[in-house]
Amino acid sequence: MTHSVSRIPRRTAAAAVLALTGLLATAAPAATAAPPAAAPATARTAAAAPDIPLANVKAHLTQLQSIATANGGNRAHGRPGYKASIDYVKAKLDAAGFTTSVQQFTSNSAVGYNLIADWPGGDPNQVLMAGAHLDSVSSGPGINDNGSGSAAVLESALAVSRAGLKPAKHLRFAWWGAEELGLVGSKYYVANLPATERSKLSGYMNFDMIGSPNAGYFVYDDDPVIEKTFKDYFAGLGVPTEIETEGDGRSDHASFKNVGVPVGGLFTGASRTKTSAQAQKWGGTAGQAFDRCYHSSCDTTSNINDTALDRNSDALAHAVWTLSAGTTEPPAGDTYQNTSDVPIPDGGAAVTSPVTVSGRTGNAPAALRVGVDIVHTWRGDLVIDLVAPDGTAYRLKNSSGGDSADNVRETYTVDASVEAANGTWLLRVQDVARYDTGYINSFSLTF
Ligand code: DTR
Ligand code: CA
Ligand code: ZN
Ligand code: ZN
Repeated sequence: MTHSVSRIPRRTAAAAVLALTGLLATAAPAATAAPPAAAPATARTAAAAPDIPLANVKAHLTQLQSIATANGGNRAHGRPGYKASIDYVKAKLDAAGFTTSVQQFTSNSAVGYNLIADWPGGDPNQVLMAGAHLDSVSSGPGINDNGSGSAAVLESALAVSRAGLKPAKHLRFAWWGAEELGLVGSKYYVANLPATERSKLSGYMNFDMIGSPNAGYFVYDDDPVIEKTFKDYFAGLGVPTEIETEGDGRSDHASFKNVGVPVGGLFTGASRTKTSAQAQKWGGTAGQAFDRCYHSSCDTTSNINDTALDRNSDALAHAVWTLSAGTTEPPAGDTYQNTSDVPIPDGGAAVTSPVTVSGRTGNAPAALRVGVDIVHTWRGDLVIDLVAPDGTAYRLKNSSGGDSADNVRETYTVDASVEAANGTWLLRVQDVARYDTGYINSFSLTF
């Protein structure tokens, strides 16, 4: 997530620095600047992904709704509606030239099914996967949970076929059974994948609930390259994202993460309540669950936010195109970092983490990237500034009492073009409210 940052006028900054000088607890010794990263090899650029037509995704949801309606109102593991869902998705993929296979397993004395679809071609030693669980709970048709993810993965796979994509990496798509029983299908798949095959997986992207009516835009904070791919995509739309903090273990990506496969994904929220701060940035209704029909009979085709489903479907395709194009380089630029932990006094004085930059010429860039990693409960307590070597402060984050989420792991973009690059830059953090604590985990500048 990148933020444009307002510069605090110098006089205010000077006053602020004077006011805080007595309070500033300088932290650990300034980190020695990391040697400028080697100029990255030219990354293979990806062709732009096509737009994923929302109408096509919704047509799949209509089919899944019809399947549920014709089979007792659900598409749950062990029920006829689930196998009918598998048959629907498989038929689409077979017709589009995918190599499909159905993997059977048993859970709770009922037969379950995973559907795996390989797109012919690409490096068999670098396999990029995208997946979604196809089963619903027994109490409803499961159109948002998880017809939304299943339909978006299906339509992105069909877009690969329509484009005749020839990616560097091999593409594999998957629809899991019995996720609602405890990630049973994806666990079975991973457990039965030979270690030699597992080692070829370059990444697994998970899409579980991506059309919630009162949508939030959450990105899994697991593999940084996958995370950045999604965050940059949404930043390009001007849509702010948040880190999905409760996702660990909550969906099928956990099955892959548990065996060391890089994972990522998108999520629009379930039964948790949208805060007022989130409603301000995303719209929707504060104080209401992201999906009021989570695991309920009302999780039907009317339980979908079209804008969220469209954006997430397009983000999915973007990630498939981008991450299958070949090696993905870390962000270009010279990075200077301080990884010393700096405790933040609860409701107390501001503290700083310094980074000393040297050997550069001229001023800092207009898009200076400020990497912030703060471990802290109730991050709304925190005020965060970047302080330039001359004392000028740039506000990165204001306190916001309602933001009860934990941790600040963000990349801010600061127009520091009036600042000399060389010198000691400070990340200044103050906890302005009582009863939550934490520490600066790391601070970095990328020029
Ligand atoms: N457990 C998922 C829904 C869910 C809840 N939190 C997250 C976080 C990330 C992905 C999914 C979820 C289910 O009911 O299918
Ligand atoms: Ca679209
Ligand atoms: Zn569910
Ligand atoms: Zn789900």
